[in-house]
Amino acid sequence: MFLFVFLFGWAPRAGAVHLQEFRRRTKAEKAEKKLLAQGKTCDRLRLILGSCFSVSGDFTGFRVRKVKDLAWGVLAQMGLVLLIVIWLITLLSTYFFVAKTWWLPVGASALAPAIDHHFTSTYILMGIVFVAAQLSLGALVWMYRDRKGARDVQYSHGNVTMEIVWTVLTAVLFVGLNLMSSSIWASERFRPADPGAVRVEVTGMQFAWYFRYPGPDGKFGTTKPELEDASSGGEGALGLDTTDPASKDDVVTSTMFVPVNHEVEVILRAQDVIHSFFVPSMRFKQDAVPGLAIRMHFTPTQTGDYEIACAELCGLGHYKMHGMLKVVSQDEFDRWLAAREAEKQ
Ligand SMILES: [Cu+2]
Repeated sequence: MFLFVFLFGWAPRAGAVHLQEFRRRTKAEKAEKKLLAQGKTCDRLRLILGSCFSVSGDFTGFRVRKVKDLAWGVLAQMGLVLLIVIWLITLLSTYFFVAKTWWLPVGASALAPAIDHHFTSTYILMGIVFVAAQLSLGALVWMYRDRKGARDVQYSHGNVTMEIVWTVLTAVLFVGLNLMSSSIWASERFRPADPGAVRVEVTGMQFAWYFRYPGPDGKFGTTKPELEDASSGGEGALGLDTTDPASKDDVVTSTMFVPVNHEVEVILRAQDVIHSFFVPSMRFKQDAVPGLAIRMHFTPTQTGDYEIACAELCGLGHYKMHGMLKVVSQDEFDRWLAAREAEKQ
């Protein structure tokens, strides 16, 4: 509505008025140049141009007056232009959130509904504050614009009571939102994974993800930095020590398979720099830090293929550090793992 009024009402009308004024001034300037070339006086100039400008005094006075007229013209419109720009940005950006133009992908994990609920509550609260603040800003810019007869600007030392009130309100809002979400955050991190959870070691390196399953013995084999060879991929990239009996049945893949409705424990590692294991559909994101084994868990609730991204700017090839998570039925998962084990023998 606002955009419509701006595009089809105010803007063309203002444009037409300015064009008319521009033509009149151009004509006046030509006449002025002609007179100057003829060495005529400014009194004569005033007689000719009187209808276009409120000229007074000598030629220098005329120039100053002309510049002032132009400056007042621009300033008079500036408050309105700023109001329109601020309100347009505010309303357009709010529209995209309300219409969910670019929104989260489908939530396919047990915690996704709780995370989405918290996300939405936060957006509504912050959205109200954002819209109210920006609309007020636009209105104040317009109300206190510079204009003829405006009061002189006075420096304000601020209002201590109001400063305290909005600082406390902001603190309450942020701490409150954190407390509301802390149980969701903690449930994936502080509560240990179920003993029967599927364990997957996820290793990030420039610029790939590798997934390791411990095999039937339930133990991950030893990895050694001196054995790491990124160019060989798979086990070699992780530096798996094949002389360790526990490593004999370890399965290393570049696609992550997990069974649906079964808790998955992720052990996050990084070989070179900090990476971030991000699976938007699982609402799962955690940094992988060199030297640490970070344990977290999630439960996928819908079968399907889901994208894995690296959410940490980790180097030149960061943009292609992409992986796939395949959530399949328990039977399919068992068959897939058995086939990988058979390939190893
Ligand atoms: Cu990365």
